[in-house]
Formats: sequence, C-alpha cells, structure tokens
Amino acid sequence: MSATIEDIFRQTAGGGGGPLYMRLRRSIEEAVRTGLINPGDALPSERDIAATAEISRVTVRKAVQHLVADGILIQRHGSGTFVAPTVQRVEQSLSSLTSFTEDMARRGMTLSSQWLDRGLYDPSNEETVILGLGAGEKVARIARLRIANGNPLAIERASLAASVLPDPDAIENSLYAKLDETGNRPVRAIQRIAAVNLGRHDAELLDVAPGAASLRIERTSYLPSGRIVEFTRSIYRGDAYDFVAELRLQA
Ligand code: 16G
Repeated sequence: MSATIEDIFRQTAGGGGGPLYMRLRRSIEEAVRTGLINPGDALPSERDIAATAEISRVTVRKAVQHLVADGILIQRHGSGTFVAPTVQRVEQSLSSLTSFTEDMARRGMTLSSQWLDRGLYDPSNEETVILGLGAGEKVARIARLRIANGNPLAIERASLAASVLPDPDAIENSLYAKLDETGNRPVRAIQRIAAVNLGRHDAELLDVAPGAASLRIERTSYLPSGRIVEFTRSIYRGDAYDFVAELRLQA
C-alpha cells in the first residue's frame, strides 16, 4: 500500500535531526514534492497534523509559517492553508507594444479581469505632470487584476486623461481596444521594470505568499503626436513572467 500524508506526518518525530518544526517542514515539503498533496489542495488542519504527528500545535504553526514564507504554502483568510498553485510561465517580448488581452489571446489563454477600481478623479500632482493635464481636467483611473486560465498574473493600475477616456465604465475587456475606437491607441511606450517584494494586499490578490518576488512595471505610452496617453503601474508575478529582449551589436 502506498504512503499517505498521514504516514508522512506520523514519521515526523522520528525522522532525521534538527528541531521538530524543521522535521515537520521537511515532511510537508516531501508530501508536496511526491504529489501526496497537489498545488491548490488544502493542507490538513493544524489540529489534525498535530494529533497525527504527535507534536504540539505551536510546532505545526511554526513549520507552516516557514513554508508560507518559502512560497510552498499559502494562507487564505478564513479558508485555511493550501499548497501554492503553480502557474505556467509566460514569455513576454519587450520589443512590441501589445495589450494584455492580445498577449493572452495569442497564447490561447482564457482571459478575465477583476475590476478593483474605475472612475474619474481629481488628479494627483504626479498624474497632472505626467499626463500634461489642463487646469481642472480629471484623470481616468482603472485598476484591474488580470487573470489568465484562472490564475491571477498581474495587477494593473492605469491613469489616462479624462479627455482620452471620458467614460472608464465603457471599457469591456480591453483598454487598448477602447482607445483604438477613438484613435487614441498608443504607438510607442517606455517601460521601467524593477524587482519588488509583494505587500500583504497585493500578495492576496495574486494568490501568492506575502513578500513573494514580483516585478513592478511602469509603462508610459505615447500617441503619434508625442503626447502621453497612458501611465500604468503594474505588479506582475515573479513566478509567472519572463521578459525577453533581443539585443544587437551596435554598428
Ligand atoms: C499591458 C500594459 C498596460 C496596458 C494593458 C492594456 C504592461 C506592463 N502593461 O498589460 O500598460 O494598459 O496592456 O491591456 O505591459 P488591455 O487592452 O487588455 O486592457
């Protein structure tokens, strides 16, 4: 008969050296590695693990905390602890100006978005300067969690002049498709990419552990006239994205 996860827990106290919580941590890692519990599965409760392994709940909690910090487990408020889901990595070219919708469609992935915010606001100083807003002009802000094949991949927060996007509610799926309709689709963009560790709120949205590695991307997009049409701050999951740029020897 093949081993069960309970067998693995039962062997914890006897298995290997080091403090008990470290031994349990290794046991859980082994259960994940050998497929006894799979990405997305719920971990048995703290109480059940403690009873099976004959160790204290404090020890179980400590092992779980370490595995959450390692990104092997994730905790969801109110629903428990799960094996972190794995996502298919996406390769994204840094040489063409495409939209999220186009990128995912090209890969045959099903796209959905969860709206976090959309509306017209009084602009911040930064938005006024970057977007070159006139006196009294509002800013359109849209914030979305972008989800492909059911996996949250990125959080995108975009600001545009209200004159460019007077009705943020009119966007169906694609911002760039909406801008295209009014001849405001950007033709050039500058992107700045930096590594950041996720805060608790963004980590929860992206379904990864707080502190997980991610990429912060700022995109400033231009119209043919040279006017800035969009300023976006995005957070992309570090475990889901490879950004690829082609480099050539300068003549
Ligand atoms: C991309 C852009 C984002 C743009 C969005 C439009 C990056 C980092 N960001 O995700 O600036 O707003 O596409 O996508 O590439 P949509 O047309 O699907 O709404």
